[in-house]
Amino acid sequence: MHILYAHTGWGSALIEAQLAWYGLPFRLEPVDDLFRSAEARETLARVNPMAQVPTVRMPDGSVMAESAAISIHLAETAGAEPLLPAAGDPARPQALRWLLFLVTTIYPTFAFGDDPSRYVALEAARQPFRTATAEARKRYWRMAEPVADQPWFLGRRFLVLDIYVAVMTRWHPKRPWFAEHCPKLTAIAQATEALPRLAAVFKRNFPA
Ligand SMILES: N[C@@H](CCC(=O)N[C@@H](CS)C(=O)NCC(=O)O)C(=O)O
Repeated sequence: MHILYAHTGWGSALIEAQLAWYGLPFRLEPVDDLFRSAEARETLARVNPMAQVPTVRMPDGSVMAESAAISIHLAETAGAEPLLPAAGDPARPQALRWLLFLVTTIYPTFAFGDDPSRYVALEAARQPFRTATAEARKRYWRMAEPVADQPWFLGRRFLVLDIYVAVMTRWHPKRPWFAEHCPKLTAIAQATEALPRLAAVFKRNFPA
């Protein structure tokens, strides 16, 4: 049984969707808002020193964090219909490239912008820094938009990238911005949320 430390609508949704996709048994361990609750941070830090979700206690008792690592591990071990092309598959390099782009380029803009005090000592500089990270995030999404294929990000095969697009486009700058500036990503996100295997996860994490 996987135990997924989760906060509704946050990055844990990336892994919740994958566990559901693979039909792996899991239980959610709810985590309060980590920016508001010192207790939630302290409790989670005992499991993962970064005190971030997703954090997963694996069936063997070990702890995994970092959504890209978890995604790669699940694709390699979870069995049928892996959400990443296997080593040797010509589609793998681009899948890894864009997975890492989403996780190491776009995702950190939230770590910077959500609580700038962690990175910017000068109080007066924090709001401009937050604005700059939000603008950078939009630039990065605009780089992904022309790459996006149909019906899925890399073409005919549904991959973990599509789950990332569906979850992360729920976050700032949010769907109306994406609908206007990134219509292909928006279509991928909507199609992903409608997949019968994933619909309940998205409904739970992003209620209307
Ligand atoms: N590199 C991590 C980033 C995880 C992350 O930033 N999670 C956010 C929620 S979406 C979080 O827990 N933020 C709390 C914090 O940074 O203190 C991953 O890919 O799993």
